[in-house]
Amino acid sequence: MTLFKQLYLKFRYYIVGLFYFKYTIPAFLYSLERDRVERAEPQLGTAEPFDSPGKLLNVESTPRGANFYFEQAELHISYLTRDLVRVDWKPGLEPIPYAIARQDWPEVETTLAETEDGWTLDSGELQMAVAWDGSLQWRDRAGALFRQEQPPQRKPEGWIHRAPLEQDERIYGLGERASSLNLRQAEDKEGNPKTFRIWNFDAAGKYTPGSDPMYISIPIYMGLHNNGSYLIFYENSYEGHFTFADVATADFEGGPLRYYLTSGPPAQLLERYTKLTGLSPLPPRWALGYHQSRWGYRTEKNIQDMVDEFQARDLPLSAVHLDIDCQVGFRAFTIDPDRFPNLPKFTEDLLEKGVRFIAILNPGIKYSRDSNLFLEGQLLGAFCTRSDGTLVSAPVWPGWSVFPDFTNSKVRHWWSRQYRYLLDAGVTGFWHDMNEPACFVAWGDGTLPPRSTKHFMEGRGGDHREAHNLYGLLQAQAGYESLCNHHPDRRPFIVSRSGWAGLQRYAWTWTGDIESSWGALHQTIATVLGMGLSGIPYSGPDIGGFQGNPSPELYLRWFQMATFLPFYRTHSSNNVEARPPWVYGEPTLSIVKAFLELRYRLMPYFYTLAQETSQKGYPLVRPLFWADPQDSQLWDIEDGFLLGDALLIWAVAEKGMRSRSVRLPQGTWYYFWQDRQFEGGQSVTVETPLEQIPVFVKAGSIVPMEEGNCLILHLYPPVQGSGEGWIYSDAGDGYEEGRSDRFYMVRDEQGLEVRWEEEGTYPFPYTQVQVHLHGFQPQQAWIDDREVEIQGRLIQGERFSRLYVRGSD
Ligand code: NBV
Repeated sequence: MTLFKQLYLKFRYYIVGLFYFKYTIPAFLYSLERDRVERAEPQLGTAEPFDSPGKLLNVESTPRGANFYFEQAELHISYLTRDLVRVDWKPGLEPIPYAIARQDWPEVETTLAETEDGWTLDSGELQMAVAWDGSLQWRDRAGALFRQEQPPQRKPEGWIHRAPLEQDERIYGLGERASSLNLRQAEDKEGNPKTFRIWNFDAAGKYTPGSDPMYISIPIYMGLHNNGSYLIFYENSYEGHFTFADVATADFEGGPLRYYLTSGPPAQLLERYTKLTGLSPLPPRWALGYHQSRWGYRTEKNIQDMVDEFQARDLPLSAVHLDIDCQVGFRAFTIDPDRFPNLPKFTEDLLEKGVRFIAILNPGIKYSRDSNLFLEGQLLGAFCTRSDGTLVSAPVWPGWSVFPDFTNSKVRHWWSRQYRYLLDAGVTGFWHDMNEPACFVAWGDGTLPPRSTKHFMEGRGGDHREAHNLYGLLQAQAGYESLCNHHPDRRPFIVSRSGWAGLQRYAWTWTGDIESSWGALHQTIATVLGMGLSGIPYSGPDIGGFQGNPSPELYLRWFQMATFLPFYRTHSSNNVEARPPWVYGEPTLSIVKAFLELRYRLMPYFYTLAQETSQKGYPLVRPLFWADPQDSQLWDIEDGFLLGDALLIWAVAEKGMRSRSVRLPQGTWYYFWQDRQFEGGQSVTVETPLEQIPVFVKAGSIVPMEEGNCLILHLYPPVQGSGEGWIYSDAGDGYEEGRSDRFYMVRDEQGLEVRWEEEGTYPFPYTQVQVHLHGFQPQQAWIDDREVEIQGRLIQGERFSRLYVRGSD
């Protein structure tokens, strides 16, 4: 190592700090100016506030529900389906339906009836009762009361909506949170129920468990208690504050009181919510592989060396991510030609090795006449302005920057054209960072001035208070459309740091700049699960944490857990050690390699889950209560998760932990590493040597794995009765039709029968098939009535329509 490099490593922290110093004065000036213009902005507050809507005066039935007229407000109830209702308290601003993916709902028949206490409206699936004072009660098909709401309160701007909670009720959601999974359990510093802020926020370089708000805030939550479960989504993009004490309080700073409500088990709730706000499209198959990233790869050579090392060590790799230091002066849509002298050739060579190139993109455009992008955008009127037309500018990575107004479809279109040059140079996907939007400040919120920054809002006009939480969503929409148009035969890949309801239609996300600590590793699970329950199925952490140098053990445990999360990426800050899998030496490297290989073997399982997500909106990883919402022992678990229905994973999130107790949902579970059987509905203790974290497979599952051209069907027989599994396959990218292979397993006294059914036109992608039996000793086997050889617990074979195995436990 050269002396210079040694000195640099020693003083890196200070050197990087010196670099940031150049932003200090602009951040100070910006904060001053922001406060000045915000103070000068007239307060709007035009609405007539009230503490309650007053008495119910009149009721009128409508094609999909009813309208209730109170002294001071109107309540419009519209059933979109028999179990999904839209509730509108008026007057109020009509939201621009950015979150909503569907408008054409067929009519729903409802029955309106007067009662002693007011009125009821019923679809047969979901019944609501409106009392004379405007309080509401919600009952499910069986008549069970699952939610109550107090009459809403109108503020000069915004609304307060309160719903008394059941004593045992748990609350999940609100988008991305660094909180306990059950939000009702979270406390503030004084020990009071925590208030969560709905305001997309750059956790600025490092956050710890408990930080709030985060990058993606969504006013959605799921309530779960002994009488059932439901989901509520407020279609209001303004800043809000949610508290879950005896009463759930949703307090919005502006905008309408419009919300959607549905009840049913968690899986059904996600299905209904994603019918409303859209499904996540099937990603390209490679995206489910491993991604290596680092803020600090500066040159083609840095990346080339890293990829070569992956190859030399036979470590699988699907993508590398380029951070801002690959750009010219941190400017959007650039990659420095001096440091990447032959980008098209470089990306082509990488692609030959199966590695995709993902480029970072920040929304701020350098405020400079030297920037064509700035000049073009200014001509178009593409940037956010104040009401007098002056550009809103703020310091961010390229220096003073201006911000595209993505609430204008013309601007989204203009922005989407800018991806072309990088796409032509072979960049496959994009990583949208700093899109809360974030900027550098000396005090206050690191974003645009909320009142004085004006937005087009599709022609209706509005300000940043309404547009802020939508910003990342609309940038993702522009990016997604660009990738679709540019490569109509490929599926887009975008990872967006910020977003709102509906982000799942366009992008994945990651959990941002978390510190490197055991607590942060534990936090990741609740954050990822909470996002899944908020409709965002694809997320994952910076493995090892963003800020700090994890110990080999922490890195390893993080890596092991992330192997089972949708977005599988190592990333870290520029002032910490580089973190490719080999830096920690042995035994870490070999164990990491084994987990990487396991992830790639599990690809058919992941891909099938992704296909399910694209049709039903389920998150790939799910809280344990998903398997049995009635088991209250599962409601607060936040260090374990389900991957699909078949796999149950527990993190090892404590230094030196070599065994741990885990709770199993009802049913029978096989321990993945040894095939030992455990009865569910209880806690069991398992060993957690460095080579393993707890992984269980549900009895009755078929877990498909692949090795080269061989499909391996791992059968985990049901104790009795039947089980099933399926595999979705297609070309891995593009939009050609795929195929489904479905397997049905039946256990009888003598053995196990498996039937295989095929659907779809895509040719079967494997040349060999192996059947691997777990927890079951085969003695004789027949494929389509022809006896076949058994090797231990393995049956080598080909495709079959019926397999029968005689044997016993
Ligand atoms: O672009 C630099 C980083 C990036 O590595 C990280 O993943 C983002 O979350 N970015 C934030 C901006 C700087 C943060 C201090």
